Amino acid sequence: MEVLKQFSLEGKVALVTGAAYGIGFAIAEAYAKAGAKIAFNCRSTEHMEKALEEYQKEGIDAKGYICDVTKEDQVKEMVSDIEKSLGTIDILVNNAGIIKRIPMTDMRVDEFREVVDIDLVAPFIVSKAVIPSMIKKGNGKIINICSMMSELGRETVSAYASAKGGLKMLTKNIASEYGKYNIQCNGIGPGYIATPQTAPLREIQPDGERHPFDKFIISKTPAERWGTPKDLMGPAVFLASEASDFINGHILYVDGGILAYIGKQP
Ligand code: NAP
Ligand code: GCO
Repeated sequence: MEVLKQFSLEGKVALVTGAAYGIGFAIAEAYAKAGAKIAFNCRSTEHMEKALEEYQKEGIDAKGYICDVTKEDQVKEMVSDIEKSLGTIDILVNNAGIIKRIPMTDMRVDEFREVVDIDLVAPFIVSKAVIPSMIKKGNGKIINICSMMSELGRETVSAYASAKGGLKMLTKNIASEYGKYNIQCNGIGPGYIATPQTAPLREIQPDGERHPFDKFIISKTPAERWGTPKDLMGPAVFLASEASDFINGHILYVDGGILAYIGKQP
């Protein structure tokens, strides 16, 4: 069926940052299964080795780089090597990210800066490295992984929410500045997804009860469940494909309805 071909990523080159596991791994897996060649990075050699094994298990010949996305020289070297070995990057997913859950007045400035560096400054660094080749090629897709915290605050996540709120606006600004070169920049705002990043919020309590935050999220989610990385695969393919060529500067929330819902009455 013709319309389904719009979702193909056949022949495309995709860089997914921080895709050793979690959401990034699922997105990279989806892109590979939609036909793209995959490059990914992380900081840890141990994570890299495990990730390459996992990609192999899925039949995916992913090219992995040890690269800290906050270091511009490492990013430039990685992008240059990808362009030499796989070709110009057609799709960039700024996925790498961290969170520190610390009450703001207890948080050190360097801790705040580390979160903002990885979650906001790094997407600027990596996007800046890939846009010139996208302009030359005449097309490109940039997808920034935002968050519920691009829209909402909560206790202990001041740095993360500030970064993800900024990432929403960086997304809109890249869309505004580079849309004329047929580059689309959009965001995905996952809800609460079961990955290592949220594992502390789902730990079973000593009394065998679910974590209070786990119960809280279930009460705030119309779908009455946590998301999984697989829930992000289809939306990510859509925003990377020609099916979304006239969508620009949009944040697609994949949250089971959290942002639409006041929450279950206690
Ligand atoms: P995760 O499980 O903690 O994975 C994070 C990945 O990023 C790892 O591969 C990590 O590998 C890499 N990374 C971290 N800092 C890096 C750096 N400086 N340079 C390169 N790689 C780096 O996280 P996740 O839950 O999959 O989340 C992925 C993205 O989705 C993040 O941006 C997160 O904020 C966002 N998000 C998550 C949720 C959720 O509920 N899980 C919801 C909304 C948004 P190394 O440590 O080896 O570098
Ligand atoms: C938290 C969670 C969230 C999720 C995600 C929600 O501590 O509240 O880690 O921040 O990671 O960003 O969209």
